[in-house]
Amino acid sequence: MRPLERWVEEQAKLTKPDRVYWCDGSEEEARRIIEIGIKEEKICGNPIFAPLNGMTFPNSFYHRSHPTDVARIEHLTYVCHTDKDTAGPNNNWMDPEEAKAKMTKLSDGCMKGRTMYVLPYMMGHPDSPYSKACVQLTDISYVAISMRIMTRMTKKVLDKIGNNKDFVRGLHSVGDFDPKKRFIMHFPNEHFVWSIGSGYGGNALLGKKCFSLRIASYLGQQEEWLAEHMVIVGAQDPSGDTTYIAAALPSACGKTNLAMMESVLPGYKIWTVGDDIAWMNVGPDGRLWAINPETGFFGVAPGTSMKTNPNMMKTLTKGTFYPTLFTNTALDTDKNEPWWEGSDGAIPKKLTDWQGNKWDPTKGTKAAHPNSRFTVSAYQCPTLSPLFENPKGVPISAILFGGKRMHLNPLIVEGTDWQNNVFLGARMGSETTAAASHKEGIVRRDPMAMLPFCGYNMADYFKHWLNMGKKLVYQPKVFSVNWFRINDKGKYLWPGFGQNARVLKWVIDRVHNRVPAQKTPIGLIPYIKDIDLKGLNIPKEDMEELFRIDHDGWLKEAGDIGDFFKGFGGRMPREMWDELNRMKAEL
Ligand code: GTP
Ligand code: SPV
Ligand code: MN
Repeated sequence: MRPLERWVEEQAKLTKPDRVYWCDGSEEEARRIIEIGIKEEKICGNPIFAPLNGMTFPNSFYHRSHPTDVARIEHLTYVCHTDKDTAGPNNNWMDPEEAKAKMTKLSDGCMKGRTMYVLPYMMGHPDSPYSKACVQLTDISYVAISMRIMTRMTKKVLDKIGNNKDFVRGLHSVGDFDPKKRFIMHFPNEHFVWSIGSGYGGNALLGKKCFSLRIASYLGQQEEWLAEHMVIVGAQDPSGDTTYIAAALPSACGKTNLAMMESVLPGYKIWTVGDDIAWMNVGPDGRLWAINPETGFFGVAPGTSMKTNPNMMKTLTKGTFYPTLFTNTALDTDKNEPWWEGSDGAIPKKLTDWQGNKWDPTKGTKAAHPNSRFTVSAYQCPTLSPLFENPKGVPISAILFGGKRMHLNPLIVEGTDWQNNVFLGARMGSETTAAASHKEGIVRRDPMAMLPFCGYNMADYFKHWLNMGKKLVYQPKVFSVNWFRINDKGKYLWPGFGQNARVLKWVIDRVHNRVPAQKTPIGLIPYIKDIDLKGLNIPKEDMEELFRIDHDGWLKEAGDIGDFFKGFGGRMPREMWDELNRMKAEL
């Protein structure tokens, strides 16, 4: 028996499913699994999938999760290195042996009465030198179908793995959805993720955040590459040139929207390569090459409309042989269509909320869960980049680090050199969102949008970023961005969405040295006249406010950044302290 088969057999012995089913990723198989989700498997008595209106949302299915299972759960997510310091203060840590003993106990018989689906899949294009062959086990049709949308699931992966022991493994069970028995455990040295108790995206689709960020970031540190929480886009300008840009924004802070933005500037067009994860390697030419290891979008539904993100609406309603899933949105009961806050048009008369109750608009509750999501194939996206399948990926000329900050952070700031660029990422903070289960709207440090996803000590991660700069012959330019500033009446100062093209234009102009920038203590900022505001009615005071450097606010921010850095003790690279101290002195 080959190592893969032996491993599957051992897991089946522990979890005791009624059946073991090896998936081949075919269309016919997906139909069968969806049928099982409609007719057989249940969560709290509800079917896993309910077909939606096929005229308006072709091949689409509605899914209601267990009511406690609606987001990532950072406090139950562990990175199990043998040594606690390797995990760092940015991760929950458990000794690997202790973690396995705990998980073995919880997993004993957890698949009784259920089917174990064996999912062979690739992260990245099979011909890419940067892709990885993986196998996940799961006991729920929702995860099997989601993985088929989000990854390249095919039988050929089994041949690729062959006799190799070294494949990426994921063991997943929803257990009985008991939050007290819910854990997401990572074993980076064994390329192994073990997850129980949740069917939600980042907790259950183990190729996504668990492998492609937490474990891959650690592999990247050892093998000299980067696994990042970044969108990848090609920004085509009126000359026809395309500049490739990667952008890190924390969860629910605008990556998917940026990834398929409909530019308001004539002649500019955005091509989508990825909306959540970038694997970046130094190519033989000394440039930074990025691939998106995924093939689908697991996106935030609320706020998505023809006005904010028309290309996503087109993606969602295109209908191909890939199914589209809507999870925890509301339901327009008359039309049998998904609905969420921020949908186009009037609020439907009859809405069922995400928990299955008749929605009462007078009660002030949300009809869709704030973290309700869709799962949809990237191949349905009208702006999909012609280089989406390029095994080498795309060459990155600019990197943006963003956050959601109502105050303080300017619309855009550019770093001055590589050390300062790394600091620009390291100093980012952002308000917490509904993408994880915690209080929303609190500013926390979130370097490079990786706080919940860096699978090792973040001090070492900053060191790794510093080293990567030395390996690059052509370093991308690096910027920090913030679309979320508000005025004293609580209104957004910057219109965002397709209007962000105006900011990307400045990025492209800087990459090609077409415009100057002005130096400030926190980095380089634009001359406002160099931002194309044609056709946008934005008061001059608002533009000035968007670039005002609030010295007192930044000194306080510097204090917070310093407190965060202190948490890493002597492991924090001196270069980061130098940058912070220089910024403080200049302020
Ligand atoms: P994850 O999938 O959790 O990683 O999120 P994401 O970073 O892809 O975020 P997404 O693009 O789904 O946006 C999250 C929320 O931010 C949505 O409700 C959007 O409508 C809103 N949003 C996105 N871009 C902008 C913007 O430029 N301005 C404003 N005001 N809101 C935005
Ligand atoms: C995020 O939370 O950053 C997401 C959704 O992209 S999840 O897959 O759950 O991580
Ligand atoms: Mn994300």
